[in-house]
Parts: sequence; C-alpha cells; structure tokens
Amino acid sequence: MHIGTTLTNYIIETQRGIQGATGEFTGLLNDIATACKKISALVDKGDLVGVLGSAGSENVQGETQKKLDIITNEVFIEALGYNGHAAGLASEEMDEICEMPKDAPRGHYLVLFDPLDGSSNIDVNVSVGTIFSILKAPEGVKDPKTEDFLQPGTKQVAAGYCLYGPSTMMVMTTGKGVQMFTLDKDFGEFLLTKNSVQIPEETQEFAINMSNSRFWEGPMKRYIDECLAGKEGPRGKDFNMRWVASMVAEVHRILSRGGVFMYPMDSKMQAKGTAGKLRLMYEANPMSFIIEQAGGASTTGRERIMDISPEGIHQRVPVVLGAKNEVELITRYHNEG
Ligand code: AHM
Ligand code: MG
Repeated sequence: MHIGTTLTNYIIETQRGIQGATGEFTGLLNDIATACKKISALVDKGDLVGVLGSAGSENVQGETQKKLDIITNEVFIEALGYNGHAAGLASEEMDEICEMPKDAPRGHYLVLFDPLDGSSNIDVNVSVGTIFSILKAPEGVKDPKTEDFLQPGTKQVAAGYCLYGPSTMMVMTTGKGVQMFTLDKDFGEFLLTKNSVQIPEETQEFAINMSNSRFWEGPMKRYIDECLAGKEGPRGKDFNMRWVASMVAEVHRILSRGGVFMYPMDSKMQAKGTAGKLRLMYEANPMSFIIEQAGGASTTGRERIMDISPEGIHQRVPVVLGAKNEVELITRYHNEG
C-alpha cells in the first residue's frame, strides 16, 4: 500500500484479502476513525470549548473522571452504536458493557475501548490517546453478554490507538503488520505515513514510573538497577529514561525509536488486592497485539499477555512490552525469581 493512501482505502484493500468479508469491518473501522477525528477536534480546542477539568464523578475503577473521559466515551458510543457494524461495546469508563440502542441494527464485532487514555495529562496539555480492541462476537450471538467479551488477546481481529499529540495519528494492526496514519486536518482524512513498522530488538531506553521503585518485586528492581548502573554495570551501556504517564504516547515512542515500557506489579497494588495498574481488555491486549505485530514482545513478566484467559472485563495486569530482547531478559529475571 503506498504512502499517502487514505485510511478508508487501506481498510477496503485489507478487507478485500479476507474471504467472505462483507464490508462490515470496513464500516466499523471507519466508525472508529470518525470517533477519533471528533475526539481530536475536542482535544485541540480544549479550554476554548470548556471540556477540560474534572467531572466530579468516579469510574468503576474508583478513579476520578475528567469531563473529557465522559464526553469522549459518548462520542464513541454515538459513532459505533447505530451503524450495524458492532454487536456490542465495552468501555473502560463504564461499569457494565454498553447497552446497545434497541432500534439499531447489529453487526458481528465486539469493540472494547479506552476513549481517553492518560487523561490525567489532558489538563496540562500533554499527549493523550484512544485505544481500541476488536473481537468477533461468538457464532450465533446477537445480543452479547459480558462473558462473550472475555476472549484472550490472541483472538483480536484488529487493534489500534489514536494519539492526540502535535499531530493526530492512528496506528493499527489487523494482524498483518503495523501501519501509521496521520490526520490531515485540512483534508479531514487519515493518510498512511508509515508502513510495516518494526521495533529494534535492542534498546537503551526504558519507561517506568520510578516513584514506585520501593514497591517493586525483586526481578523488576534487578532489571532497573542494572540499567541504571550503565556502562560500568552488567549491561555495559548507559540507558536513557522517559515517562509520559500516557501509555499511548509511550507505545508510540517505542514503535518510532525503540524502547521498553513497564507498569509492573508492586506491593502497594498487592495490598489493595489489584493485580496491576493497566487493564487487560482496554490497554494491555490491544497494545500487546500492536507491539507483537511490530516484532516486539509483551508479558506480565510471567506470561504472554495475549495468552491470558480474561476473568473480568475490567481485569488489571502487570505490563512489560517493547524491544524483544529486553522483554525476554525481564521475563528471565522473573522466572529466576
Ligand atoms: P487511565 O486509563 O486512567 O488514563 O490510566 C492509564 C495510564 C496510562 O496511560 C499510563 O501508562 C499510566 O496510567 C500512568 O500511571 P501513573 O500516573 O501511575 O504513572
Ligand atoms: Mg486507560
């Protein structure tokens, strides 16, 4: 596919390669692109249209919601609920799976999304993003229930994110590599700007919230200590560190110039009875699909993320993803205990 082609053309071409495809998948990805364009416009305008700040409510995770968390969630439901491409929707911002409009036709796909990831960044004008994961509804299921969404990441038919940064970019995979599209705001279309993105296997850059270091488990402490020891340490090279606190921006940097991202398990979470910070269905699985498709790897430290059989729609997991060799080293440290 040539650089500069539209996202719509790209999707139509991709679907042509799938036997028995009906155009529903193309329609669905177009709906997602429409939602992301709307969110991009809202994020761009920010304070001019009064969308910044707290909404004064909490989501199912007990986190304070921003006004934009709620608005962007509605944008997604509006764009995907009525066109007959999705069978069901689930959002990080909603306790239960979304009730689909009674009078609207239904498609065959399940879409899980985090409409505005990294939203703590929105009020300080730092990059945020949308993440989505697409599964097939089980055969014959017209009105999917929560358990129909609980499929391992390996079952995803597509996943992607939209990064609202200096440019708005849509990055996605349908299992045939990773493509990057940039929104041409004059033209109103996402245009292909990078084809078949690959992550270098080696890196000298890591991303982790260092303020949690005293709570980490031994293997994670060991890995970071060795990175920090630099040229004189066992790794024999100096490392650089970045932490945007916006997973979409973090993953995008790794796809663009390499690196490894970690949000590991820690004793603070253990004490609260949670199994990690990031959500398996809305964040970890879609990002793992993209990273693996770009030649990287993704694990909890102990198992491949996409192999996990989900137990709950809002389940959390530890996440280590990025450069293959680094992820393998971190996995080895976890296996050694
Ligand atoms: P959110 O979905 O509530 O925005 O939380 C997810 C975000 C990730 O984008 C980011 O990697 C992480 O939370 C940052 O967490 P912390 O503030 O603990 O560094
Ligand atoms: Mg999130």
